[in-house]
Amino acid sequence: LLNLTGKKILVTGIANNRSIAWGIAQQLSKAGAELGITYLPDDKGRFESKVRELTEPLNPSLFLPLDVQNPAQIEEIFKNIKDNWGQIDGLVHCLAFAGRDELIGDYSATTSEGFDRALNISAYSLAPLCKAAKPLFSDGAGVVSLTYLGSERAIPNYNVMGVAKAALEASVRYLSAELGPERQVRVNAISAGPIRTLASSAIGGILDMIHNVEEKAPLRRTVTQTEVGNTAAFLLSDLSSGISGQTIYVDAGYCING
Ligand code: 0WD
Repeated sequence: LLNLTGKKILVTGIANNRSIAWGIAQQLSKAGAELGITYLPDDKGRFESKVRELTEPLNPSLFLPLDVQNPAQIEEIFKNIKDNWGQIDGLVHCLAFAGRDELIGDYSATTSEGFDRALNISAYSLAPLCKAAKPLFSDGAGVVSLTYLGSERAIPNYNVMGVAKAALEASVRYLSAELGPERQVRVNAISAGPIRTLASSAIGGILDMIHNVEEKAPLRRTVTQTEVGNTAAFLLSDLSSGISGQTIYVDAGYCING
């Protein structure tokens, strides 16, 4: 029933084999999607070679650098999409950043610089990506972004990232209202339960967060990258054609009683 054959989907945010974006890319590929993959460029090219090697088995038809704070790279990616794909059927925004110092201790200690950087990379970035994709979106295309419960609850140490996720979820609603009318483009967020990744290891007490979920969530466990990937595949498929502007919880039910 779930079929993404012929759909061209850009996946951002793969850093390594623990990344949620990697779980998403694998499930999209299994469902038949053709993928474009971006990696965060660094001076030594470490990410590039690691992500290239990891994603090679999925045969991505585009493989390009993307630092979302670099408008020229965003432009280059969508120029490539226009020239090679002609259109885009799906966009996965699966990235975030906050300094380690901002992810421990008091929220009131957040620096102005740290706030700007976290909000810019983690929330604002969805807007310029959607703007660049706008002329290329096919009818019924989908956008999926990744968020966390810290957007609505004060989760210890999540701090500025919680504020960024609140802004991201609001952005999802505004973009959904903007992109829906003309071509039925749908924009949704997945609120994932805590998973051990490179990004989450920067959050003070991430292991306690995971144990807390294992104790309290209705399913008494955390979720996997594959489960998040399956939901992303659903949200980018025609099966979810009536869903837009939503935050869908893939958290083993934790948000109802955790
Ligand atoms: O428990 C978790 N891991 C959860 C993560 C629970 C709920 C939500 N999320 C969210 C994160 O906030 C993020 O939005 O899922 C998304 C993916 O996070 P992840 O899979 O946990 O983390 P990771 O594998 O580290 O991928 C995030 C990547 C970066 O990796 P590092 O660790 O190097 O920051 O985001 C990318 C980068 O590859 N990234 C950027 N990409 C483009 N431009 C930028 C940037 N400026 N900054 C970071």
